[in-house]
Amino acid sequence: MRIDRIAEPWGTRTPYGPGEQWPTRVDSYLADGLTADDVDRWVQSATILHSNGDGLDIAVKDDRIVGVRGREVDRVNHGRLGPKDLYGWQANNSPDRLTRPLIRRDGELIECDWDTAMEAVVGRARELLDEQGPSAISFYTTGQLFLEEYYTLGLIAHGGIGTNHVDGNTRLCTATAAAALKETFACDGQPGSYTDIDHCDVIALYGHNMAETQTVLWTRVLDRLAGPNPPQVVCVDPRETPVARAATVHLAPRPGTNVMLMNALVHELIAHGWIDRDYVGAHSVGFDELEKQTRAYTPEVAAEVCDVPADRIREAARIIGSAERLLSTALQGFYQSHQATAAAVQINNIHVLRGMLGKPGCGILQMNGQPTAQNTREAGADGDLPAFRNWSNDSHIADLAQVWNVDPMQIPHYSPPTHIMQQLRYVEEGSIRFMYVTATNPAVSLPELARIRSLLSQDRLFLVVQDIFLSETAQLADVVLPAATWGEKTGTFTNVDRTVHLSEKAVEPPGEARSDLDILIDFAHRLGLEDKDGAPLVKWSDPEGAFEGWKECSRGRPCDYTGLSYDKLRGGSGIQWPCTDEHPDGTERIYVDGRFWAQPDYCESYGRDMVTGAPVEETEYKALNPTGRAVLKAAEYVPPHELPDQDFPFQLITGRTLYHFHTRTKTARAPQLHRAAPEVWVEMSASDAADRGFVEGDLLEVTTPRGRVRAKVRISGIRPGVLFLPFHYGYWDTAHGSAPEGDDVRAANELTLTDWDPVSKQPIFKTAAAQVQRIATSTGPAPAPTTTGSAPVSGQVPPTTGGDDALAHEHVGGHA
Ligand SMILES: Nc1nc2c(c(=O)[nH]1)N[C@H]1C(S)=C(S)[C@@H](COP(=O)(O)OP(=O)(O)OC[C@H]3O[C@@H](n4cnc5c(=O)[nH]c(N)nc54)[C@H](O)[C@@H]3O)O[C@H]1N2
Ligand SMILES: Nc1nc2c(c(=O)[nH]1)N[C@H]1C(S)=C(S)[C@@H](COP(=O)(O)OP(=O)(O)OC[C@H]3O[C@@H](n4cnc5c(=O)[nH]c(N)nc54)[C@H](O)[C@@H]3O)O[C@H]1N2
Ligand SMILES: [Mo]
Repeated sequence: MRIDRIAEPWGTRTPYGPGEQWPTRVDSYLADGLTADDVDRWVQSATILHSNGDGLDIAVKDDRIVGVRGREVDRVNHGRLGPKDLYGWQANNSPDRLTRPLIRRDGELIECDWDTAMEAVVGRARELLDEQGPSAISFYTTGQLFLEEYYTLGLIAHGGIGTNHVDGNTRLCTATAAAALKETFACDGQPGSYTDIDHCDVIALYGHNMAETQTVLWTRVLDRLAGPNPPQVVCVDPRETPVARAATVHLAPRPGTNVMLMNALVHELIAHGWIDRDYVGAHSVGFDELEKQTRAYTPEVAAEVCDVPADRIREAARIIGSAERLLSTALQGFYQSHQATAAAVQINNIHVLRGMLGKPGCGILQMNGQPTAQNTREAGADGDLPAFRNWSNDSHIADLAQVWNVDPMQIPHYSPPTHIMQQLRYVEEGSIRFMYVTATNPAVSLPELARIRSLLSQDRLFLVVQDIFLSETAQLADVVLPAATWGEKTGTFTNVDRTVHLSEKAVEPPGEARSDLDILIDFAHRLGLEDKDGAPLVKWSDPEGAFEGWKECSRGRPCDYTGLSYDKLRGGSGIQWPCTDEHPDGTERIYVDGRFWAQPDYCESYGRDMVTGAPVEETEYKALNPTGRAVLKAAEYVPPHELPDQDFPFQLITGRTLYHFHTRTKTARAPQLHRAAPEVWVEMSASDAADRGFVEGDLLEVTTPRGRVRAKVRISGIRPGVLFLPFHYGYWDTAHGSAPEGDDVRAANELTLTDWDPVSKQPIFKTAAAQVQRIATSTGPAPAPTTTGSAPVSGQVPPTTGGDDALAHEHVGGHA
């Protein structure tokens, strides 16, 4: 069957009931009217434009990628793909890919050969190491490379150069997922499995627009909702997203009040005795404190602060409290706020209180966003050490040093690795002089862009950018290194529910572009990095060698990969870690029978103070939790730091649309996706618009104390008092293509603030005080999709459709 997957992002329903197998539906899209008969070969991979990890095969003809097809055998998607997966691969073939290294000469970036570029990079690193030592060097990576690349990067930075300044854009993304798991379970690792959707009777989504951001996972939910005995859905989001529209109860709190709301839910569970006292008694610590802390948070108190009716809070609590199999998910509406970890931890608390862990249907998904964010964390390329080792446990450092054959003192562990917002402070102060950026576009994605631009373009900072396009950040670099990407290199990556996929090289990269792994290994060798016996530090030269090295590093740790191999990952479904000799098929659920990885000598983290973020000392942790139970952590609600006032009466939130990925370097180059959401817009409620006499499509200027953005207004189902801007729109594809000036400023992060959650250090992208002003009257509707959270409240807007070149194939219940 042919279907326009721009107009119908979730495709055709395949209903199923509780405990049944999710039916298969194989989705595919081939360009230029090609059919499966035209394809030379199919190459195994998984999706790369979100964290869901859907298995897919890449279609190759004449050594070019020509399409994709979902893998029916994969446990994650049973053949399905989302719109970004179906159309987004076209960016690989874009004529403006970087094909040669670039170096700055007399202010201009000019092409050069690899030797020139790498010698410039290594030369500057060497100079700084001699003059200032390792702390002059920093690495800022991503959630979009492969496991093998992160592990190699972490080894180079921590074990070779010996700098503590290593972080990923995962700080903006999933730092709070990791932090929340570390607070409750003393270790990273998702307790849940996607199959929990098949079994649950209640799904609660907290600040998570799953319908737009994990479209295939949402398809699974929609199929349950369309089947017999569907689950009830609780949605917590200030916007009327597709999730909110499908919900049994939708709570639309004021932005930044999540902890207040969560405390009221916990209060209700305890007050009504909707808790499993045996489980709590046997498997947790901290109940008395939690009970005491939440006592005052009645639904009435929360109703006042969150501006949600008290009865609706009660109803949500009753649904959660009477669930027999509760699945919870959380994402950026919780993570990108001032009390991010405190809010996310309350979700874990609910599961511990209700004893709903480690059983079918009883999952927590503290979601990841990027496709390989889990690996950034596991492999130690962000603020974590490899394989969830504890930076404040000397025996873990000694163990890592042994794996790497380096001196333990070589690996910095006086504090956790420096988070990106702190790295930027050091750039500001001048102690960091060299920043090596891989696969992220901070000139659009970090908060308060005017500041970021001024920091990254400083003369005294040597900026290396490794990308596949000349992004806004690459335009500021001293050296640009052209990378190969997904489909052009081999490696593995792990999705939200711990499923590891192999992604094989399908075609050659364009021009002289090289894989990130090859570039990093070249960097290490040229820099002369050695182990303690004088042998090269990096001992592998290809992805499989790196994977084998990683397996040894993961041995005996929670994310144990020793039972996996490239061969085992070929042909069938992805496999969930831990995967070992004892569990050769992987592990569907962790924390079965109330057993955790929280023992003091084994755990990844001793936790942090919920208010200040200060690390808990080893002795304190041992006293609190000697036998490694789950920790119930209480937190007091604190209002957001920047609240509306007379000059800035709105609360501004930012986020995503279904059709674009981040700074759009890939999705804007796929015509079907680009057309669905070609320009920035701003969402406003009907009552706010009416108060100001605004109509759909008026051009507004949105200002905060930090900057301004111009966008047409979409009158949507967002709650009154709140504005929403998608953050996807930078400026590489504008008329001037360089830093914004004049009237077409459109990057949401011009407006956001330099501030973060004290525990996870994740920046706050979801609350800023803002003002609006009309610049011009409407000449037509805002360029916002109608199929999503930006759906218009009036019927005057033509529906979003894809057109002829968006027709994809669907084979329900069978092979393609
Ligand atoms: N289409 C698409 N999919 C993606 C991505 C993409 O760019 N595009 N990126 C991927 C990545 S890296 C990530 S991290 C995920 C992010 O996935 P999500 O977190 O689902 O996406 P967001 O739009 O950032 O934010 C989710 C919701 O938070 C709500 N929100 C804002 N403020 C608050 C608040 O104070 N409280 C509550 N409860 N909710 C609030 C917003 O209204 C929004 O609907 O998506 C992944 N998938
Ligand atoms: N206001 C606001 N800001 C936000 C957010 C928000 O909700 N609101 N969300 C935050 C979140 S959750 C995230 S994850 C970040 C995302 O922010 P970024 O990571 O900055 O966004 P991307 O556009 O994904 O940037 C990835 C870059 O890597 C390049 N690239 C792609 N594949 C490869 C590869 O294989 N190798 C190399 N070397 N390069 C590659 C791409 O061309 C692109 O330039 O944004 C954050 N910023
Ligand atoms: Mo993210």
